[in-house]
Amino acid sequence: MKGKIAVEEHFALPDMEVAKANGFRPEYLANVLKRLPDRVQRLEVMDEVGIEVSLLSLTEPGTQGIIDKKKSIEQAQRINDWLAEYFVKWNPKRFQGLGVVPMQDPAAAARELERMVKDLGLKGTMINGFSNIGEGDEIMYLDEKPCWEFWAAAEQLNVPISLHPRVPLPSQRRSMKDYDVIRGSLWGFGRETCEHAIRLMLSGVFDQYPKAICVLGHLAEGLIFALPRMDARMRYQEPGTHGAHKRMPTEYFRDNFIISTSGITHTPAMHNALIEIGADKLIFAVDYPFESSHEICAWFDAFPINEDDRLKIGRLNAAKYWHIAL
Ligand code: GRE
Ligand code: ZN
Repeated sequence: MKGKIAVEEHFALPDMEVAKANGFRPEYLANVLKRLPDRVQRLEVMDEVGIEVSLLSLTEPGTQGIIDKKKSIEQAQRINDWLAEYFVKWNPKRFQGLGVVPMQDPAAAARELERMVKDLGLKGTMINGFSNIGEGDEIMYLDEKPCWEFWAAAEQLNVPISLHPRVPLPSQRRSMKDYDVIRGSLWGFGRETCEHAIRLMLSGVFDQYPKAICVLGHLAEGLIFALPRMDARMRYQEPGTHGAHKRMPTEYFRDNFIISTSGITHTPAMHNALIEIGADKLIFAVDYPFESSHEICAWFDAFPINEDDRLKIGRLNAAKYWHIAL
């Protein structure tokens, strides 16, 4: 399919230390590091595979790991200015951006969201999981009360909030001991993000801000399969064991979440996603440069589906949710 919009495409600034602690093979890592700050080769690849627009976001963990509030605010501003200048202004027909927000200071994050959308022309934000606010286990998830004013801003500005995975905290890696490979994108990412999304559902934040939208990648990290069981088991739970939510997890999932296909080439999982949530809430993504655009696009372009729905998933839904003029 020509004219695809891809919504989880990563960049890094040339001076950033990224992706080095993931245990990647050297030739794979070198390729990723070369491509993250690049715009020319990226455009060539997009041309080859029929991607018209890449919606760019900073690679994991982004600014989430910066403990110092002031520094996280400064970094977010610097990165967003760079993204707008280096990619979007250079070629706005092909590059649009999701900025970063300093969640360590939710009021500042709300202000930066407004600045990036209104002043820089970025389309929303991608948040790389929990934010460190002190040493060790001192972190904050997006459902926690200080973050609610950020959700208020997101709802008011009408921009989706993309939730990207992050490697779980060191204190939560006992189950991965001796198998470092489990912690990253091939498993730990999904586990961490599922629990983050579940926290959001249970918190009641979507009762307070019912129009807020959270975007999950990787076909919702497995939640499509797992959430109905949560609903079913909830009736046996003491009220004090879950949060202030008024509705069931699958109801928030239906009304407050949209899903990207980043990293996915598994046909049965895509069929299942279509049956469960439909073609209006599924959105194409590659996860460049961690995934191969050629592989992912070849799979998506050949996926058996009617062409109206392919167009929605491949292009129209992204344009609608992120307000991308076509
Ligand atoms: C990804 O987005 O898929 C990703 C990262 C960082 C490391 C590995 C990885 O952002 O797959
Ligand atoms: Zn990604």
